[in-house]
Amino acid sequence: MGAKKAKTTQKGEVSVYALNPRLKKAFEATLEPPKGKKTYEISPTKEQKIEILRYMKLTRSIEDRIEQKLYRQGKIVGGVYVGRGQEAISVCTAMHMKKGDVASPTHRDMGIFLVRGVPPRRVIAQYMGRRNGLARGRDGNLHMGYMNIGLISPISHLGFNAPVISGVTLAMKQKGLKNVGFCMNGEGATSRGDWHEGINFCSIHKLPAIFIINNNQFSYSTPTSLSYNAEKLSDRAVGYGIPGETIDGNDVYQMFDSVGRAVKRARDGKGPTIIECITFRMTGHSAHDDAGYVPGKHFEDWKKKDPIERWVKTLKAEKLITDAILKKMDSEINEEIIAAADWGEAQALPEPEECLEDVYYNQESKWFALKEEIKEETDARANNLSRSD
Ligand SMILES: Cc1ncc(C[n+]2csc(CCOP(=O)(O)OP(=O)(O)O)c2C)c(N)n1
Repeated sequence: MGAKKAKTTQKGEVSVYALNPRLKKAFEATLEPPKGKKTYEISPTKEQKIEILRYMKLTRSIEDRIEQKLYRQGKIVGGVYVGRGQEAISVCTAMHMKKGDVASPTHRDMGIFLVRGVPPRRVIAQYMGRRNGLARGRDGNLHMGYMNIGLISPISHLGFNAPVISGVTLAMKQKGLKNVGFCMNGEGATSRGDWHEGINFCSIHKLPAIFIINNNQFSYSTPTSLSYNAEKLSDRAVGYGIPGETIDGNDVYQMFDSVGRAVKRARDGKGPTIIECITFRMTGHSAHDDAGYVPGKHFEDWKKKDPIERWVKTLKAEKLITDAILKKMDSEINEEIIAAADWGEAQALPEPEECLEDVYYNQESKWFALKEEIKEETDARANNLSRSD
């Protein structure tokens, strides 16, 4: 077997796509849609359009603060993984969640937490390992779950969340609930056996599950060409006997429509769907990875397809926002994040012996009161959204 020959451009440079031609296809598939109005089966309302923008911006802003400031100042406990450039996926998914729905997010899905109502200050306290964070200082960074609003803590063993969502959605079906379980994964995780077993089980039992893949072209340093050989990951759906589609994950309209249709199918008892969202990881794998293995041109190219900038352009064209509205939104978000960071830092770290407390359910414990406090804050924020829970 001869090694793949790298193609050279007219100038004699080695093409950045030579070793991974699929990346070129992904880039082309997410080019700006042709001019003119496209119709979608499910579109956000005017209020939701603005909320999507606000939450994508809030997501980016809190992650920038955590990754580029707090982490570098040594204030974060553990590693930092962000979803920069992928915000449309988590935000549009969560916009479809209702009370009783459950999501199993990945390390790129901060938007799900924020849209579901988790206050930024709790997120920052969490990343700083403080007792007032979601894990009450028992676990750091992204390991935050909050079952009161159906959020399972991201599971480190990638792909393992598919069987978890199978169990969750089986319970929903057995109880006759109209709820949905969202299984979020990167493309790398979809090569795990657990992922396949989970989908197969959901398909056989027609469970209300949605498998959303953020295909950001790299799994740590592994490009998609070394991850799988199918043309599209959604093609795998045929093998499970369920629908699947590949969409531009940086396009809000496509994201909202695709997840919305899958949610409708699931609530109507028609079983699971696979949605592959083409996107790009605009960072290293984590804050400690400079992504030296990703040619710089990819970052330049994909910056032009930034989901937030594209959505701003769309909303301006639809005359739903002005520069003044944007400026106000940015400054409100900035203020909230600064206040959240200050609040997080002012919270206490847990005492070592507190690890032994609240292991079993106990309404009398001080931790129970904290959970109630977080629930009130979260509900208040979630109720502000125009979604009908
Ligand atoms: C089963 C398993 N293998 C390896 C790892 C180490 N690991 C953590 S994140 C990551 C990359 C995951 O890539 P992908 O699923 O594409 O998600 P992305 O980080 O690109 O969003 C790896 C290999 C892990 N957490 N779990």
